[in-house]
Amino acid sequence: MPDMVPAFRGWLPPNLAISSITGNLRGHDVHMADLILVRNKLTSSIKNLLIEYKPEVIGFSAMSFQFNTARRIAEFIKSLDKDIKTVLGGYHATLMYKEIAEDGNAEPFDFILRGESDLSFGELILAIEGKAIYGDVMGLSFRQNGKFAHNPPRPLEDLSKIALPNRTNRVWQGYAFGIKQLDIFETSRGCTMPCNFCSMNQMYGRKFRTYSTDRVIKDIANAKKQGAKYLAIADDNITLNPRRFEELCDAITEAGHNDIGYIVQTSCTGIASSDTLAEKMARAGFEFIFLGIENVSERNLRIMRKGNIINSIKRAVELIHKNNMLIIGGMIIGNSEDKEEDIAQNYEFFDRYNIDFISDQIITPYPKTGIREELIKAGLVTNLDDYRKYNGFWANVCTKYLDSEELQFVKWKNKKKYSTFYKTTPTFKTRFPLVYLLRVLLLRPYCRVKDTIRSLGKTEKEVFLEEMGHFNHLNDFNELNT
Ligand code: B12
Repeated sequence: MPDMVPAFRGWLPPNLAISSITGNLRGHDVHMADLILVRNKLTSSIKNLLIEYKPEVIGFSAMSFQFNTARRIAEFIKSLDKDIKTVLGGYHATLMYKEIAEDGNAEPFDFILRGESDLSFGELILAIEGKAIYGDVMGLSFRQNGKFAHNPPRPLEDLSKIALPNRTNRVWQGYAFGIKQLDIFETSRGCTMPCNFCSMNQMYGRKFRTYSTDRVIKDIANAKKQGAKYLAIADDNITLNPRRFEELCDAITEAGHNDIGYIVQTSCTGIASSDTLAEKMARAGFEFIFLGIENVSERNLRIMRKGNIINSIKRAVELIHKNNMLIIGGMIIGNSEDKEEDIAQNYEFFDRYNIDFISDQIITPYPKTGIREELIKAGLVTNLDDYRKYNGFWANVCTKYLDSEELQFVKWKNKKKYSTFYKTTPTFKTRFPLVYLLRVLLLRPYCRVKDTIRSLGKTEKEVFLEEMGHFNHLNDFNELNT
């Protein structure tokens, strides 16, 4: 889907889900399209797709905050050609298929495919061709007697049966991280941790499955062959087995694939559990480490079922920086007991430990997560079901001391005050001296002037409201209404 979160504008990865599904579909003419690459010319791009590829089946991949757009695009496509079969899949479909089927939101969809669909999508296509029975496709919801019939959930796949993603059938290019071509791959699926704000458990249970090292190396070679200079790893918690991750790093180095940059998300406990992992990661080409710090208050870590990881946080930060890798610090604020100072202490900590990028999110009561039940019970959810706002950027909750707007404002103020754009960290300076110079000599003065002009005669709150107003329309795609 074309929807984006302001914080992710520099990130344009291909969607691995549909790359994998198309990589596992045999005997058909299949392509994938990331609408984020054409988000400013959506309807004309979609019309051209229909003319050029004459699709008989179109699949839609959507997270919860993207579901509304998926529904509107499916409606738009049905208005152009009602015979095209439409299939909804991905996180929101897997979490909310029953509700979607009952509340009318499934209107423009002929099928809902839940859970892992690398292989089930092919089974659905066989059924559409009349070569299989809809009722036999595990994880499928299909129309029967005017309403949706839901087949049993799909058991988790044996990863050794999943073929590599297809990276040669992307209708548009432009995937990038900064100015370099970006691609994405996975080495494992799932996570065993009990964090109650995460949707993973609903997709994969608390199971952790891994691909063979040989498959991972082949996947990297495949992505490099398509020109990737940066590779993001989609694993939720590759550091669940640090020993294995070390072996993967060594295999990447031995295969000579340490000639590109890697971006990965890791846990603090995983990194802190080994004295050699960070070093091996650096040697293998890892550059940007998304570190799940989440929060620096023991009370909030307890609320999020993260356990007291404060010491692991400090150790992980030290090890990653010692090996000259950059940290994208994951931060989750807006927990039930939070006052302004509780939130500020996270930004102060990130500043003190020179976290290179702040990826701050407001706790979001994603559907079917444990934290949602708790926050609803506590009467702290202020936006129950407008899922368009469910992406960590917006406040969909309040705390016992801050209402949603105050929470949004405190986040905005602190992000500005501790911006790593205006205060460059030592590791960033070392890794990107030219970008640093560009920042100091050009970008910062330019942004300062722009900010000053924009806030002339306005209070800080007015500037804040204006900026939120702008972001509020980021994913409107009004052209879909015509
Ligand atoms: C990589 C990733 C990102 C990347 C790239 C996202 C992208 N465009 O693909 C980045 C870093 C940009 C990102 C950002 C965000 N992400 Co993210 N992300 C992930 C992550 C870690 C991996 C996704 C992935 O590629 N998995 C591997 C593929 C193979 O699995 P899959 O996506 O589940 O796909 C399978 C099924 O879902 C299904 N399926 C999926 N699509 C389709 C489509 C059809 C037609 C069918 C039939 C089936 C199907 O079949 C696929 C193959 O088995 C997931 C967690 C996870 N491990 O899945 C979180 C996750 C998807 N992200 C999440 C969120 C919330 C976000 C953000 C909104 C918020 C945030 N700040 O993190 C932002 C917004 C991004 C934006 N667009 O602006 C949540 C979504 C929760 C929800 N209920 O919607 C997840 C689940 C994390 C979580 N812990 O809860 N993300």
